[in-house]
Amino acid sequence: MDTPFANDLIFPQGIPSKYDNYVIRKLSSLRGQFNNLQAYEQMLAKEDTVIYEVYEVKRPEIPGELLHGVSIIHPGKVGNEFFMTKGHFHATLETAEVYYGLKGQGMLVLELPEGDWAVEEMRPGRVVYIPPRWAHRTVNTGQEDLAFLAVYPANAGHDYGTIEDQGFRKLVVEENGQIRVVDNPHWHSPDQRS
Ligand code: PAN
Ligand code: ZN
Repeated sequence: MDTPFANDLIFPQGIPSKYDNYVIRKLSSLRGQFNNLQAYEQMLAKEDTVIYEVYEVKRPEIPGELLHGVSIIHPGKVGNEFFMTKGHFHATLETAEVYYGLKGQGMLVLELPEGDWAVEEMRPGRVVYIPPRWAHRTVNTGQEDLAFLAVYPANAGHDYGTIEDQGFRKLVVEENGQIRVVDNPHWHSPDQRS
């Protein structure tokens, strides 16, 4: 039988005191996701910058268990588009998730397979509920790291392929010093898949 356990988030970074799964995502792993392809290639030619890191506590990936972890997205832009996560649907589509903002400023961009979309602000102390079926991507719109805690069913799984293929409908960009949510010109619907 499992025994209860606890963990501390060590600030200012927000890194958990104990974790057993560490994921680091560099610019090269987000190929095709940023709108400005030329800006992407130019940036990558200089350095394969770290875009975000995830610290997770492993649990058996079975119904009844929960996974939790801290994601830290670094500040920056590719062209005028803010650094962001790859984003995903849960492989088990009917699973939800809760995000809790720890540090920094950002946006959570969400969309349904049917095409509805939504945006929620991320900031310290803010709880965002992601209902089942909504794909989600986090965007750092600030000048410092964006950190948040995520809790989700351990059997959720991650479907990255759908987003890699069709992209998100909405991009978060800076225009004339303003943060704006705009249409993704590269987005295509699932039935237009190549
Ligand atoms: C989060 C994300 C994490 C990294 O824990 O996995 O923020 O984003 P990507 O998985 O899109 O690279 C979560 O939503 N888990 O389900
Ligand atoms: Zn998720």
